[in-house]
Amino acid sequence: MDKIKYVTVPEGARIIVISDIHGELDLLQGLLEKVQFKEEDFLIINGDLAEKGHNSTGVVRYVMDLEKRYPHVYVTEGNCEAIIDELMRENPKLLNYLRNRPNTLYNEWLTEIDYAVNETTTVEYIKDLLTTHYADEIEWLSQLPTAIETENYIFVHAGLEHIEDWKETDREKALTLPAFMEHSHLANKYVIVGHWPVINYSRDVPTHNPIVEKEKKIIATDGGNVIKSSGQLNAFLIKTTQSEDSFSYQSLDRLDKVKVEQDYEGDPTMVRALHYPHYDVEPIRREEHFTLCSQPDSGQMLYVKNEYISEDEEGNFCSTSDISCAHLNVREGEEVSVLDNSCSGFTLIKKDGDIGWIKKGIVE
Ligand SMILES: [Mn+2]
Repeated sequence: MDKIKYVTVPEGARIIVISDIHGELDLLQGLLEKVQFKEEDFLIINGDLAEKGHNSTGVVRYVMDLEKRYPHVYVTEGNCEAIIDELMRENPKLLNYLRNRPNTLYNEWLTEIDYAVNETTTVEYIKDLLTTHYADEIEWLSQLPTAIETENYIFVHAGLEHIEDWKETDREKALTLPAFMEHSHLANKYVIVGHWPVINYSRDVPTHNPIVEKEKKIIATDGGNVIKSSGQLNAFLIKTTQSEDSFSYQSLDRLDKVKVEQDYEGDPTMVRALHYPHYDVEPIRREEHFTLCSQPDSGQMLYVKNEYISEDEEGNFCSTSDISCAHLNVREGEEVSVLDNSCSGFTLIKKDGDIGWIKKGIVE
C-alpha cells in the first residue's frame, strides 16, 4: 500500500475509533455525542463511511467538515470509498453497480443534481458529471490513506497480510480481507480493523461488541451497523497512558428499548453461536423449542430455535440467521431490545450488544 499516514498521539490522549458508518449520519452524530467527543480527542474514522445506508452524502460531508473543524480527525479508506477508483478509471462495471444498488454515494449525488442513470448512460458521462459537481469530495476520497500508523497502533479497514513488512500489504487486501481475526500479522503493534462484523466471530453468545485479541494483537470493531438487523455502530475508545493503554467502547443502534419486568436466569449450557457463512446444520433431535443439530462445517453440536431452521427442496437444512441457542440473563429494570417475539416459549432480545433468548413473559 502506498498511502500510509503517520500520526503522533501524545500520552494521556483519548483515541476514538469508529468504522463502517455506511451512510448512517444520525447514528454517527449520536455516537459522537454519547462519547462526548471533544477537541483534544483523536478521532479515527476507519473506512466505509459510505454505501448501503441512506445518507452517504451526509456522512462524507460531515466527516470532511469535522476534519476541518477539529485538529485531530483522521480518516482511512474502506472498500466502499475505493470505488472512487472505478469512477476515475471509467470502469463500465460501475454502471451495473449503480443500477443495482439504490443506496450508494454516487446515486445520491446524481439524485442531488437530478440525473437518473438510464440505458444510454456511459461511465465517462457519469465521471464528467460528478467531477464537475463534486470535485472537492472526489479529491478528498482519492487522497484518503489506506492505513494510519501511530506509535502503538495501525488502523486499517480490513486487515494486513502476514508478511515481515506490513507496509507491503497489497492495498486491495488491506481493504477487503475477510475475517482478519481468523488470520494473523507480523506488525509489532495492535492492528485495529472494521469491515467484518464481529458477530461473525462469536463463539458462545453472539455479540456486536468490539473484540480485543491480545495474543494476535488484533482489535475488531465492526458492530454490523446496517449489515445486520440487530447491528450497532461502535466507538472503540483507547485511553493512552505511560504504561498500558486502557480499552473500552460505547455503541448506538436504532432499536427500541423496553424494561425487563422480572429477573431471568438462562440455562448456562445453552450457548454456542453459529455464523456467516456456516449456516448448514443437520437436525438430530427436535425438542419443544430448540432442535439439537450438528454443524458439518465445525463438527460441533448446537441447538437452533425450531422456527429458525429451514429445509430446501433437496432436503438440506440450514439456520436462517446468526442466531443459535444462547440464553441470556436479565435483571428486573434492565433495558433490552426485543428482536423476535414470534417464536414458541422464548423471546429473542439484544442486551448490551449481546443477542440471545429469554423465557416469554420476562419482557412485554
Ligand atoms: Mn468494508
